[in-house]
Amino acid sequence: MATDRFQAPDYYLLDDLLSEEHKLIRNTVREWVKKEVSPIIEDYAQRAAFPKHLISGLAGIGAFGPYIPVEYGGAGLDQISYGLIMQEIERGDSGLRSTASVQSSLVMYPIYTYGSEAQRKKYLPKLATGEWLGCFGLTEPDAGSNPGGMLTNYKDAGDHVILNGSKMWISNAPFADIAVVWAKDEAGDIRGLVVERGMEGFTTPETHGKWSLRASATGELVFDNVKVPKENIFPEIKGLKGPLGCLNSARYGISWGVIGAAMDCYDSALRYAKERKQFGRPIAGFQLQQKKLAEMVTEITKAQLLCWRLGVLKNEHRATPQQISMAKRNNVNMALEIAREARQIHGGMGITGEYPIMRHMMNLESVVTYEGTHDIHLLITGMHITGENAFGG
Ligand code: TGC
Ligand code: FAD
Repeated sequence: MATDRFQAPDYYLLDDLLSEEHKLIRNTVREWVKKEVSPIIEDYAQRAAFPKHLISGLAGIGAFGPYIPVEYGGAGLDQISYGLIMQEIERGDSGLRSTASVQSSLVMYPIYTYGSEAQRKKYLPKLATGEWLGCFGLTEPDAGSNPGGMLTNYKDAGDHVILNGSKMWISNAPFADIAVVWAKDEAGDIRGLVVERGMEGFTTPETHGKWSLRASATGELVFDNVKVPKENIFPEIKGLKGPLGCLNSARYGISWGVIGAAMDCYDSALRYAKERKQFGRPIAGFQLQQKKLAEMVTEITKAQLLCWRLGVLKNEHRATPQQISMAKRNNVNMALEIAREARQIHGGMGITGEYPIMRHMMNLESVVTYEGTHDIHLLITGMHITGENAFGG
């Protein structure tokens, strides 16, 4: 990729709403992405390789558990800081943001929120430094949008349980040291437990052939009579609200993250439109291109405001799952539309790795599906405003 000349749009002077600490954190991550991610990410995505060497750097910028208390190795930051970190990482690449989202919101969050003190002490500090990488196993071959239909289960066997089943589409799985797994107990209740690499009967085959999130490693989790000590089960939490509680946190981070991808596409398209000449003038002078660019910056500004307000509500513990669904759905769709329009502004160059557009666009095709599809989030809003459940079942 050519030199990273990114300049973030801030049309409504939203920096005024951020504290000095927020801006410092945001700028630190922005510089790290420019230095460490932009120069290499296109090559890794083209080769469908996971840039494992960036894990310690991600830990260094505080991307693993930013809002987890310091005593457990986290950075003890607020929710707006978390959002800004996700935004800047996804400006680099959605796959890298996935790695950070999963580690923070889907592995550290449940261990911190649902785990015993011994589980917190054992896992959180190593996850925060990146010494251990985690993954989150909810989705199964026959249970995607409907995770309550999962088949993975365990049976009591004295001081341990015997776990059987499989999970698919699991981010980080091929490299993960531990997996937070959701499975049904003998009473049919969904419970969470930590499965460690090396436990007999536990394997993590990699998923190949993805056109999207190529710089993120995705795989399956296969459990064949795995003996898991009972001390690895989260003591209190029972039911679907356990995993869905983690998704609230991850979906919130994604709402911010995709603004980063959208800003990168807009910034690249704006610069290209000013520099590229056709018919004797910059294409930025044509009304059709201006319409695209003006709509992009308008949509980015609306998404930024939505996230900032959601962050304030989250800091005050007042953000509802339905508000988070609205932001995830709106912002991912916004970013995807901007990536598609930016691709057109770049003409033929837009399909090459010279520019980040096509990579962002393909990545966002996963982001619009994972953590609840575009349709599912609409149905969550629909149910909330009408009181009618349109999910079926
Ligand atoms: P339903 O009957 O509505 O609810 C069951 C229980 O859960 C509670 N609940 C929630 N709790 C916390 N947060 C939420 N967002 C919650 N939504 C529901 C609910 O109150 C109830 O509690 P209780 O005490 O009464 O038992 O459940 P349902 O079976 O009808 O399903 C509802 C539905 C469809 C909205 C939900 O299952 C859903 O969100 N489906 C989408 C699945 C999904 O998002 N999967 C994501 C997998 S992880 C992933 O994609 C990671 S990608 C990571 C990356 O790389 O970044
Ligand atoms: P399905 O649920 O089969 O949906 C197919 C289509 O039907 C969708 O368009 C959906 O909107 C629609 N649909 C489904 N139900 C309804 C309904 N009631 N009404 C109307 N339309 C409906 N999962 C994890 O647990 N951990 C991970 O780390 C993880 N990482 C992922 C990484 C990638 C790259 C991808 C692609 C997925 C990942 N997922 C992960 C899985 C992801 O959460 C699921 O793909 C997602 O929840 C959708 O499930 P599905 O693919 O089975 O689609």
